[in-house]
Amino acid sequence: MIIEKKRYLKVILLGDAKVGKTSLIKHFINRENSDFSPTIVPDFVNKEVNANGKLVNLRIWDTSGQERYQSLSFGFYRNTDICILVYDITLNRSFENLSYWIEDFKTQMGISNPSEFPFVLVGNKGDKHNGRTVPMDIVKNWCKANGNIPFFEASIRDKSSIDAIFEKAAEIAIQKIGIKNIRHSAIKLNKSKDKETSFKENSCNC
Ligand SMILES: Nc1nc2c(ncn2[C@@H]2O[C@H](COP(=O)(O)OP(=O)(O)O)[C@@H](O)[C@H]2O)c(=O)[nH]1
Ligand SMILES: [Mg+2]
Repeated sequence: MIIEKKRYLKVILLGDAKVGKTSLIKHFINRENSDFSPTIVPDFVNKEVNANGKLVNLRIWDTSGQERYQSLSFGFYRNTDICILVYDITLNRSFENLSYWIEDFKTQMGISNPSEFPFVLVGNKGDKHNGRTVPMDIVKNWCKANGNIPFFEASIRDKSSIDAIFEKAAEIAIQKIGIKNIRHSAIKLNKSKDKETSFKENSCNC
């Protein structure tokens, strides 16, 4: 069987509504003032990141708000290479619901061994740490129990950790997918600064 090499790594952000998924994407691509608003069809944006000296093409999908109904389509999940799980550090429920999101993802993707899959966990709204309700030791144990998932506390207010999240995600994806399965054009030695490659508003058949 010939396996087509990847032209980019598909990234999705999963988690409850209002935890800040869209905001994180907007800030990552520096388009916080753009018209990146929810539509019927999930949108994606492309951006290159620098992961360990290599430029990696990421294609980042936003949910368009369907997560409110806990009903993300198979098309949204299909062929995902990296899953970024997001909760709000001030909302226990959004942390507890990660079990739902990770299960749904595993089921839809048919993943039997999740520790082999590139997940990253993000505790968002870190600027509101005075209102933190999810204790860090619980988060650390959760990451350990789910296959040592890397964790970042992030905030769009002070812009902390946002690039690091996507860089780390690309780094672990390269390790887990194997560089030989990714096209040369999707991953190359970094000779220039990270740059955004394109911005599309329609869904695709990936
Ligand atoms: N204080 C604070 N608010 C945030 C942060 N990230 C997102 N928000 C706010 O949380 C709300 C929901 O954000 P949104 O990106 O739409 O969440 P989504 O439903 O997960 O996509 C918006 O009012 C954002 O401005 C953050 O890091 N800190
Ligand atoms: Mg959103």
